[in-house]
Amino acid sequence: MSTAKEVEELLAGMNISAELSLIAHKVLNNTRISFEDGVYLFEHAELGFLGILANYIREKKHGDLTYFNRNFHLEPTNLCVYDCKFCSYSRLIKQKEEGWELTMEEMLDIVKKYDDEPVTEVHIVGGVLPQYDVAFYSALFSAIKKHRPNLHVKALTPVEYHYIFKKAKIDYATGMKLMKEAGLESMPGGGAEIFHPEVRQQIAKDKCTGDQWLDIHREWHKLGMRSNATMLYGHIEEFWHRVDHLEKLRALQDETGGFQTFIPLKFRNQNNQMSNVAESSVIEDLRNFAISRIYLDNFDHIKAYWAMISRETAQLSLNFGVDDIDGTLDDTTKIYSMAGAEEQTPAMSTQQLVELIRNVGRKPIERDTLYHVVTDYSDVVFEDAKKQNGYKLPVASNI
Ligand code: V47
Ligand code: SF4
Repeated sequence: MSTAKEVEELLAGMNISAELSLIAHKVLNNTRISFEDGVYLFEHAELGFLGILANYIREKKHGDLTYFNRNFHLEPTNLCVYDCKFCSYSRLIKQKEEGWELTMEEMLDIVKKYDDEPVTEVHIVGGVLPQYDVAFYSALFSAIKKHRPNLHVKALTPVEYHYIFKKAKIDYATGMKLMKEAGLESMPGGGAEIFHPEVRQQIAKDKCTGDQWLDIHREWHKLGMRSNATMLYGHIEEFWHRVDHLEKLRALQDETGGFQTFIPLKFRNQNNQMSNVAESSVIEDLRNFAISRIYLDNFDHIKAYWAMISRETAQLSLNFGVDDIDGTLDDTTKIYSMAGAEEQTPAMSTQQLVELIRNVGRKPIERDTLYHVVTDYSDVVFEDAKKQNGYKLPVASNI
């Protein structure tokens, strides 16, 4: 790991502008960068420069440790009362024949399918429908916890919560308390998209606003609970909209400290109403990871969602600020394959995830949802991997 002085010297030899030097100086001296600095980075900084700074922060916080977890997705429905323009997943209620709608029993059957699997988390995410209300989700969370008490329930987003609490005529604080009592343990980061109304109105009108998304996370954090945050980037937004989004997350994190991880989500353009919008390049994806790492100085983790960006980009991202690559999810998740992600049936075994991380010189750590270490795979050698195609699995000590 390089020291701040070594990084400063390295940058000094790179012929960078006075503005970038100043930003680098701030980062290396633990001074927060401003909104204007964030916009400047997006507009002017090259990938090499950003990688050096983001990797410095990443290694200062985590060294080579790279986290993943063992989870599965439960997607109650792909029907939705909303009509987000980027969404390849939802089918409006009028296209019902293309959709699925699981009953409580069917959902519990999916949970039971994993009874003998060493998963630690169920991630529940899907569309919004009137019958999935406060009573339904309370009963679902309670039933899952009753069936498997140590399975962590990470479920729904402010999009669903805003909708069901409004329908039940209860405020956010009361609603989140009810969800906690029912068994909800953390909230995933979805539904954030781009907070600024100028963009949100065009891509996700009608669902909860950016401020409402933030208010629901605030109430959840006030209960002492944790959540994640995302940003859907690389479509019609401008760079300053991304910085505005990061700024709002950073401010709420200062207030509550309840966020664990930030997950930038690359817009994919297949099978949705924004197919005419080009996707961002891999270089832009890596720049976005790096600037997120630099800007969100009060977030512990930056996650790359491998199912969405390909395994190779996930590996690269580990040098651009990312320290987490999500989980060993299986093909129960359809959100991304439907949007054009490379992974049509996203599944990776623990061994494959461990190798993916180790092959780029990092240390794989299986975590639970709250980042407690489950297994340190740094020095674990999978015997059968040695035999496969003459491939010799590197062990941490000889990378
Ligand atoms: O909010 C929908 C996004 C999100 C597209 O917290 C799309 O650990 C790209 O939030 N292109 C839901 N993105 C998924 C999510 C998530 C995923 C993994 C881990 C965690 C976590 C959270 O998916 C939605 C939306 O922003 N999305 N359509 C699309 N075409
Ligand atoms: Fe519904 Fe979520 Fe898709 Fe929007 S992104 S249409 S809220 S499923």
